[in-house]
Amino acid sequence: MNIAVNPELNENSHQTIYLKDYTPPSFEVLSIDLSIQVFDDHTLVHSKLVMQRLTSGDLILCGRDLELLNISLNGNALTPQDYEIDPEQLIIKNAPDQAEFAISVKIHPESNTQLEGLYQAGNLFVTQNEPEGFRKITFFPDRPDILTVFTTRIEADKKYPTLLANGNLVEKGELSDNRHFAVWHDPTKKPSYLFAAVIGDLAVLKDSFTTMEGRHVSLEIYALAQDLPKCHVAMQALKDSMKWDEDVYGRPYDLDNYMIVAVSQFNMGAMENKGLNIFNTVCVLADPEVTTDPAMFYVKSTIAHEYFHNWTGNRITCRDWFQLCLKEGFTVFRDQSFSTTLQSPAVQRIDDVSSLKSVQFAEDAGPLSHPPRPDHFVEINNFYTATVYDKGAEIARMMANLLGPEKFRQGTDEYFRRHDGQAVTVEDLVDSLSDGSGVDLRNFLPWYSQPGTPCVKGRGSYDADAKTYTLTLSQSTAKRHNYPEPQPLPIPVGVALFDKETGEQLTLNSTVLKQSEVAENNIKDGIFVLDQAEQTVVFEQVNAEPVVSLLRNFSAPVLLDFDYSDEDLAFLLEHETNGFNQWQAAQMLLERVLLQDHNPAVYLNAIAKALPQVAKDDALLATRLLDIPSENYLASRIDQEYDPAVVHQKRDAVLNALADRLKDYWADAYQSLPIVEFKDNSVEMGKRAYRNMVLGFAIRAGVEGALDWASEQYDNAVCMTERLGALRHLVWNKANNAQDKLDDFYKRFKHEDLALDQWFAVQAGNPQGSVQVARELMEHPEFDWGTPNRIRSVTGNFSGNPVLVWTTEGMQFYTEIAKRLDQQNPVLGSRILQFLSRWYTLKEPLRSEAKNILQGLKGEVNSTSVCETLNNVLKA
Ligand code: 0A1
Ligand code: ZN
Repeated sequence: MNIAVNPELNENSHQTIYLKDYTPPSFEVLSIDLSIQVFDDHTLVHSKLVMQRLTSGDLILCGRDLELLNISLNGNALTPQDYEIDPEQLIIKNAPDQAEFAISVKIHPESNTQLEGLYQAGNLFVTQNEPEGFRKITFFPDRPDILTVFTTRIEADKKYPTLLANGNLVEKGELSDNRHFAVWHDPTKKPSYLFAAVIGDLAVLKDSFTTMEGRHVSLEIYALAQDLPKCHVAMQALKDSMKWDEDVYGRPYDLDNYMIVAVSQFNMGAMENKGLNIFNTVCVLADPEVTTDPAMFYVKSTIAHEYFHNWTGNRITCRDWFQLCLKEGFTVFRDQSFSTTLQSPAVQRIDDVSSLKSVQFAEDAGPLSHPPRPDHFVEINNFYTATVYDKGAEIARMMANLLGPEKFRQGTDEYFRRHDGQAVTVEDLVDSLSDGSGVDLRNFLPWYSQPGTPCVKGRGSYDADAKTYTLTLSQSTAKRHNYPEPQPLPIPVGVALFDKETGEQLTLNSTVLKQSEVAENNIKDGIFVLDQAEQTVVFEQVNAEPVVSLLRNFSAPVLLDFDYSDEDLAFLLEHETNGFNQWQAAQMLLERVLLQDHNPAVYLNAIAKALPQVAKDDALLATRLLDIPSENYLASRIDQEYDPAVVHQKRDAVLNALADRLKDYWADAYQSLPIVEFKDNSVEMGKRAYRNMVLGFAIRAGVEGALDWASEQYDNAVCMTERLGALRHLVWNKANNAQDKLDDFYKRFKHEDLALDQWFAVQAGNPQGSVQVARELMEHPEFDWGTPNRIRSVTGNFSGNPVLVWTTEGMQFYTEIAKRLDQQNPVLGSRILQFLSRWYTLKEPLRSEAKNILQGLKGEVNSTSVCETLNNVLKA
C-alpha cells in the first residue's frame, strides 16, 4: 500500500477536491456485465469491465468498503504486486490500452446503515448510487463522465420474488437451493450513479403511456402490498409529467418501461436512476386518509422532478459533480413549472420563493454559503443543497423569462440536440441556450460561480412638471472569505407602475426597458436588467404620481431594499394585479414590523381590507397572504446579537394582533367552511388549508368554543389535512383533551409509518414543547434510528422553534445526534448539524456556549460529511 502525503488534506485527513483540477478520464468503459448474488449475511458482486484507453495515465477504479476476492486483467489473475490499493481506489500503472477486467468482491448490504451503495431496508435490498455509491458495490471508475452499457444479473432466494435493474428484462430463471435470477439489459449508456437494483417482495401497480411518437411504455410502481392502493396519485402524476414534457419541451420518454420503487429508508426524496427510480415512501405514497394536501402535492412534484431528470440529468448528465446544478437547477425549474399547472401560478411562485428565502437565503448568509457551482468540496454529499437546487432553478428561470417561451424552447431544443448522450458543463447549457435562441446569455454565467445573495437597493422620484418617474437601482453582494471581490450580476427586475390615486396600472414608456423581450411584448409588465453597480431608468409620460412595484414575480433571487413608505407597500398589497406581488408586499411590510420595529397598524389595516375578498376568490392564496415570516427566516436576517426569545415574542405579538383584529371574521369564516367530501383539486385544497388557518387564529383570538371546533374537526375529519390540522391546534394550545387526541391518533395510525411520522412531528414541533419532549420521542419504541424520515420528523420539526434549539440542551441535542449518526449515517448527520450553522449570530453568553459545544464535537466525529460541515460551521 502506498499512500502519498497530500498537502491538501485537512485536519481530519480528508482531501479537498477542486473544480480547476478536473482531468478527463484516461480510460473509457465500453460495457459492464454485473452479477449480484444476494445471501442473508453477505452479497457477492462479480463484474466484467471492458475498458479502452483514451489518453495516457493510470487506470483508476474507485472502491470503498469492498472485500476484494479476486481480480484478473485480460485473463490473467492479478496479485497485490500488480496494483496499488488504498481505502478509496485501486490503481494500475502501465495498463494495456485494451483492458478487460473480471473482478469479484464481497459486500454487506445487510449491515449497511449509511444508505449508500446496496443496502437492506427491512425486507428489501435497494441501491443509492448518486453521487458516489457505486464504488461501494464494485470497483469501477465511479465518475459521471464515464458512461457505459450495463447488463445486470441479479440472483437471490425466492423469498425475494422481485428482482429489478435498469432497462429491459432479457432473461429469468430458477436455480437450485430455492434461488432464482433475472438478467436486465439497459440499452442506453449511463454513468454508474444512475445504476439501480432492487431485490425484495413487492406488489406492483401497472399502467401505460403512449408517447407522442406512438410508442407504448409500460409504467410500474412497486411497493409493499399494503401500500399499493396509495400509488394511484403518483401514477397519474407520472402520466401527467410524461405528457407535459412532450408538450412543453418536446421530449418523449425513450425506454419501453418506467419503474418506480417505494422504500421507507432513504436519505433524500427520490432518485432518478435510469428507468428505475427509487423513491422515499413519503414522495410516492399518497392517500387522503393518511396524507395531508401539501404532502400529496409534494408527491406529484417529486414524481415530476424525477421523471424530468430523464432528459435533464440522465440523457444529458454532468461532466463532474461540481456541475450538479446543471441537472438539478434546471430540473427543479422544470418541476416548478409543471406544478404551476396543479395550482394557481401565484401560489406556486409564493411557495417556491418562500422556501428559497427561508432556506437558500439563510444558507447563503452563513458559513455554509457556496456558489450554485462550487469550486471545491471535501464531500460532494454535502452539496445537495438549497443553493445548488433552488438558486440553480432561479438562474434557469431568469434566463427562461428573458427569452420568453418561444426562444427558450429554441434554446433547450439546441441543448438536447447538441448534447444528448453526453456529460457536460454549465457553460454547455448556457452556450446552447444562447446559440439556439440567438440571445447571448453568457453574462449569466457568473451567477453560477459567485456566492451570496445580491441586495438591490433603490429609490424613485416623480417629477410632476416633466411627467417623469426616475428609478435608481444599485446592487451589492457581501464578499465571502476565499472568494474574489463580487462582481455586478445581470439582475432582471420586474417593474410595473400604478397610479397612486386610482390604483390603476400604467403603461410603461422607457427605452431602457427595451432590453427585454418581454417588455416589448407587454409594455405594462416590464423587465429591466440591472447589470451594473448602479443604473437609472427614466419613465416618461407618467401623468400622475405612481407607486412602483419591483421584482415582480420574484424576477431574480435577490434581496430588495427600496425606499417605500409603509403606506406604499400597503397600497401594493391592495392594488397589485397578481397574488405573488401582493404576498411580496405583505412580506416586506411584515419584515419592517418584525425586524425594524415599524408600527404594525399599516399591515393590519391592509390585510384586514384585502383578506376577505382574496379568501372568497382563492382560499389558498388567502392562507399565503396570512404567512408571517418564520422565526428562522427572521433569524437569517439578523447577523449579530440575535436573541431568539425577542424574535419569538415579536412574532407572537403580530400573530396576536392579527388574531384580535379579525376576531369576528375568523368565527364567521370558520363556520362558513363546513367539512365536505374529499376532493383532490386546488380549490378544495385551498378551503381545507384556509379552514385550518382560520381555526388557528380563532383559537388565538380566544373565540369562544374554538377549541371545541378543533375537537369536532378532529373527530369528523374526512382526510388527514383536517385531522392533523385540528390535532396540531389542540396540542400546541394545550387543550384539555390534547393527550386523548394524540393517543387516538396513535391508535388509528400505528401501522401507517408516514402518518406516525406526523404524530412525532406534531409533538416535536410544538412551540410549547421542550428538549425533554424531543428526547423522549426519540426513546419511543416506534422511534427508529435506521429510518431517516422518522429522525427528520423529530429533528426537523423541533428546529422550527429556535427558542428551544438555542439553549444548552437544544444545542447538545443536535450535536449528540450528529455524533451518533457520524458513522451510522453521515449524510444525514451532516444535514442535522447544519441546524446549528448560525450559532455565531447569537448574543452572548449563548454564542460562546454554542462555540464550546461545537468545538467539543470536533474530536468526536470522523466522517468526511460531518467533519466538513463542522469545520465550515466553526469557521464562521
Ligand atoms: N438526484 C436526486 C437527489 C438525491 C441525491 C442523493 C441521494 O442519496 C444520497 C439521493 C437522491 C434528485 O435530485 O432527486
Ligand atoms: Zn434532482
